[in-house]
Amino acid sequence: MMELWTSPTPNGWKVSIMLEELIEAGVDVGEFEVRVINLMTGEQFEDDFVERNPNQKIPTLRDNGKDIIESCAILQYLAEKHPTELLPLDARKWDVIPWVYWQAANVGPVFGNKLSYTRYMDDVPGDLKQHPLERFNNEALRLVSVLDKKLGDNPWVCGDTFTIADIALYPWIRGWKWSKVNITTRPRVVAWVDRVRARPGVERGLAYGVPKEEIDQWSEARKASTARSGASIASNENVKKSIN
Ligand SMILES: N[C@@H](CCC(=O)N[C@@H](CS)C(=O)NCC(=O)O)C(=O)O
Repeated sequence: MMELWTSPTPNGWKVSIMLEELIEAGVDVGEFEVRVINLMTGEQFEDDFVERNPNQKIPTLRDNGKDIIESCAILQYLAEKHPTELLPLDARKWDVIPWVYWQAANVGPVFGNKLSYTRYMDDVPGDLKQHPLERFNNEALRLVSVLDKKLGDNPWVCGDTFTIADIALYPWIRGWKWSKVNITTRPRVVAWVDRVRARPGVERGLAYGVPKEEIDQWSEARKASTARSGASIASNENVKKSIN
């Protein structure tokens, strides 16, 4: 049986969307158990978590006793275990995999840093935040322009077929209002976000750990608790304690 330890955050949604897209494609993924990890209280630093993922971050998947870490590696693992059009396993695989790496190496870290400085670092004086805010905002906008060109007139990132590249990229880009990265000057990217969101598998994947009515619009209470959780991660207190 598979066990997914995750949270309702961009890296977590990649895997929940993947599971639901596989089910949508008619795959029997078997039984799986989902445990929602409380990042605010630092469950990712507890021994049982670190035993599964030494990197102390969600998501982490255990399948038949094997631990797979890193959201994009989990996408590839599941896609290869259950072959579908989400990752063609012929030569077209190499049209997709580089864009999954591109997400992991660029979009995730840059949007994540922009988000942290925008929402979670209230204790950092404004003048110290200005440079990283500008730097990460400009780089995020550059990445959005790369995505815009890559999409071109295609419906999906890698052409006519929805793949794990769309799944990897969507959760970070959809949060543009929360991270305050203005994607509206790129109508093709905005249209792609809406197109991905319209998929039933994506809708179900976004609902792991979040009430359905809050998938698109968080309640004020959820915004406040996400901000507290983000601030607790950004404060580095748990990280400091866990370094030994
Ligand atoms: N490269 C990792 C990043 C995972 C990651 O940053 N997860 C965040 C949530 S989106 C997390 O667990 N944060 C908790 C922390 O940093 O303490 C992946 O893609 O799996």
